[in-house]
Amino acid sequence: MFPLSRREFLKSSTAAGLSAYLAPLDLLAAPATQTTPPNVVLIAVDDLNYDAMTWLGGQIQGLTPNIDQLASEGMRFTNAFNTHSRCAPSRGSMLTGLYQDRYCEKPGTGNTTVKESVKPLSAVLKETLGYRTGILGKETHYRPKDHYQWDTFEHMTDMGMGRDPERYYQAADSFFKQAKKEGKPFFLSANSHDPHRPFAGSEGEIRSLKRRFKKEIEGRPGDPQFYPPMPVNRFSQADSYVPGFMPDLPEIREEVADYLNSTYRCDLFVGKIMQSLKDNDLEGNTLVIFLSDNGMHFPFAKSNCYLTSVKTPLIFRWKGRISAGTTSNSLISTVDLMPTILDLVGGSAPHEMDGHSVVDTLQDPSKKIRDFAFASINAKGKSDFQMRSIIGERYGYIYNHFADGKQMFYDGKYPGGLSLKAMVIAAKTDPELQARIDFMYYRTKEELYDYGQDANALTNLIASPPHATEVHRMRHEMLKILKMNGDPYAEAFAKMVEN
Ligand SMILES: [Ca+2]
Repeated sequence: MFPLSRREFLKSSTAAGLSAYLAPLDLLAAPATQTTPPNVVLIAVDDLNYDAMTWLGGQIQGLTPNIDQLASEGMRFTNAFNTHSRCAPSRGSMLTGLYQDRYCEKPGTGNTTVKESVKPLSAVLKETLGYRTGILGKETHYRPKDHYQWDTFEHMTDMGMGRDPERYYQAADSFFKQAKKEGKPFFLSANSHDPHRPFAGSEGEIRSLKRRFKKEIEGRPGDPQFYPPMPVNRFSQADSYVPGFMPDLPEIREEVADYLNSTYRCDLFVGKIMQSLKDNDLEGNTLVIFLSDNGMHFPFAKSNCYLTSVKTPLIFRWKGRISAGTTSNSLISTVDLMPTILDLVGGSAPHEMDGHSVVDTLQDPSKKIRDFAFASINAKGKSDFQMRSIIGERYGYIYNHFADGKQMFYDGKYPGGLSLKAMVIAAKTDPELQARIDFMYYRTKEELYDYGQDANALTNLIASPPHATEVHRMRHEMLKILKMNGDPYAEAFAKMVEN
């Protein structure tokens, strides 16, 4: 299932006298002129749904010009998945190569503090390869702070609440210049808070800023250093759409328009980071990786385990090394990021990882390295709603440990903001919609979806006789991965499937 890494392949083929092997693009062989390892910029945006991208089925033209440009210059993945659909646990996997229950101190809970025996990517790069490390925004989501060993640590408040593209440009520029001055390779974790709620220019954003600073906001008096920039009101309800996992209600259409404006501002942030890299003449020896940490914050997306919760638009760009304009449909998990980056920069794994290097896929997009992507959720705050999911090339299977008919899914009072409120009102005269809301709150122990035909997870096939073989296969794979992870709910799952 998992072929040798590129480096192992080269080693073994040389031993067997096959040194004449020529890869289409040998990513692991540094050019003769290169004396330092490559720089790495990891751009992780916040709550951006995969289908914002027209290259992943998105309907809105001109929404993400900078991200699309980046995609055209590198390899984009059409089947990339986060390990979690909430910010901190998802991001923990990116920088440890481990699933949440394997890197955190308290498995099976909402805890995301990285345990002592696990060394994050930033710390490895700094300690063993002399990298300068930096983080811009989402900084408190990587815990504990000291464990990550950031040389530069920029708070979201200094980045216009994580939403000001121009301030990100300035911060990235300072970081790049400092690394150049020190003659060090660098690792920059650049994180926008867009398009996380509250959305750009929405009443929610204004309310939230008022609450936070207890000052007048609309006229922008008070302390301007904290303000996000005025949003570009580019998208209105007329330009908007309703994702297929929600009902078509005007309030939802309106709130999605706000999300689109946040997405557009997020794209400007990506453009600014790339511009800063270019202005500092660093594009050549810098690997840029782009992705989102989880799906959009609407009912059935963020904080769930569906396709739309964990699928992410993933791009690798390394000019002159990774072929531009290529697409890979191979499955990849964000748990694969750390082993891949270590492979590309010539670093060693500090601990056993759940992920696998995808260097082979970066050289040949048709190369497969995994059959399933795993994701989980344990809790939000004090509310438990444990879910485990595996997604294969076509089907997705979910085990809802919490679903007993009494325990409720909880993602804040109104996880979908205006959207869920509108759904609740509309459901009073729409029994089918009421059933959908009830299902959201209580679920059922198992779900199976044919994502090939039902990307919005509307038809649960778990009891469908023609899918019995698929259910059996998925249960088997789920049990295997739960056991491998030392999952606290593995035993309960095993008992359930035995009965
Ligand atoms: Ca997020």
